[in-house]
Amino acid sequence: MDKCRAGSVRAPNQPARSETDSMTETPDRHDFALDLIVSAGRLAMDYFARLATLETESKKDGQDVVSAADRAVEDLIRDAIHAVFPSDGILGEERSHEPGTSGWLWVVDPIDGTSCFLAGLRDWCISIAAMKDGEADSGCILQPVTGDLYAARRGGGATLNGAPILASATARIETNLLGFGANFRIPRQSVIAFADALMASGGMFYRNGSGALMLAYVAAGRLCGYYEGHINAWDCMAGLLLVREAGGWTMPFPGPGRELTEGGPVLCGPAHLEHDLLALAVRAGHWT
Ligand code: LIP
Repeated sequence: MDKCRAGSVRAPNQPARSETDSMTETPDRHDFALDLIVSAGRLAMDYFARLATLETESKKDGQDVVSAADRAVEDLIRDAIHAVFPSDGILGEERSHEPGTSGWLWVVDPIDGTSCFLAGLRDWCISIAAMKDGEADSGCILQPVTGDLYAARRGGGATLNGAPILASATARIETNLLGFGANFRIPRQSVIAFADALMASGGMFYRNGSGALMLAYVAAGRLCGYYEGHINAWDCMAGLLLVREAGGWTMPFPGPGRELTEGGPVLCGPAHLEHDLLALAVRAGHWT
C-alpha cells in the first residue's frame, strides 16, 4: 500500500492523484489524516504565535468567534483532501458543506476551542474525522501546544501519541470530573439544570471550551463522561470514535430525526456509567 508517511502530505498545489490510478493504490485515509493534522497543527501554531495581529469576528454571538487562523487551517486541510481524495465530501466548521460522491465524508474542525486559542490558552485542538457511509472510520485530535495526538480507527482501538488508551474502568460521577460543554445555542436554564443535577448527584463539572479535547480526555480515562446540550458534528465526530474505541459508551449522534449538519446533544462516558449518565440527563430534564 502506497501510504502517506509523516511529512509527506501532498501540498495543496500538487496535481491531484487520481483515485483510480493503477500505478498507485488510494492512500490509507487514517494514515493520511495523521500526516495532515500534524501539518495543520504547524500552521495553527504559526498563528498562535502572533495572536495580536489576528483578525477575528463574531458569528452567532460574542462567544462564538472565528479568526483568520480557523479559516486558513481549514483551507489547508480542505486543499490536501481535495488533492488526494477528490471525490470525498467535506463538512467543516468554517466553509460550506461539500457532499462528495465517494461515500466518504471528512468532518473537520480546524481550531476547536477557538475562544481559548484567541485568549492565548492551551486548550484548543484540531479535529479530523473520516466517515464512510455515515459511520466514523477514522478520527484524530491534535493539541498542538502539547503535541498530544489522539487517534482511533474503527475496530482498531484508540491511542495517545501511539500508546493505547482506555476509558476509565473505575470512575464514578461522585468522585470524578465530568466534561460539560456549555454554549448559547441552548437555553441557559438547561445548562443550569444539568449543572444542578450533576452537583446534586455529588458530581462536579469540567469545561475547557473544546468539546473535542474533552471527548479525548474521556477516551484517555481522565474524565468520567461528557455532556453538551448541543454540539456540532465537527466538534465531536473524531472524539466520539475515540471514546468508543477506548471501550466507552456513546449515545447515538446526532440523534433520531436529526441530520449530521444540524448537530445535536452529546452524552458519553465509560461503559459502566451509561446508566448513571442517562439518569443524570433525565434528572436534568434533558431526556424523558
Ligand atoms: C466549541 C465546542 C465546545 C462548545 C463551544 C464551542 P469551537 O467549538 O468545542 O464544545 O461548548 O461553545 O462551540 O467553536 O471552539 O470550534
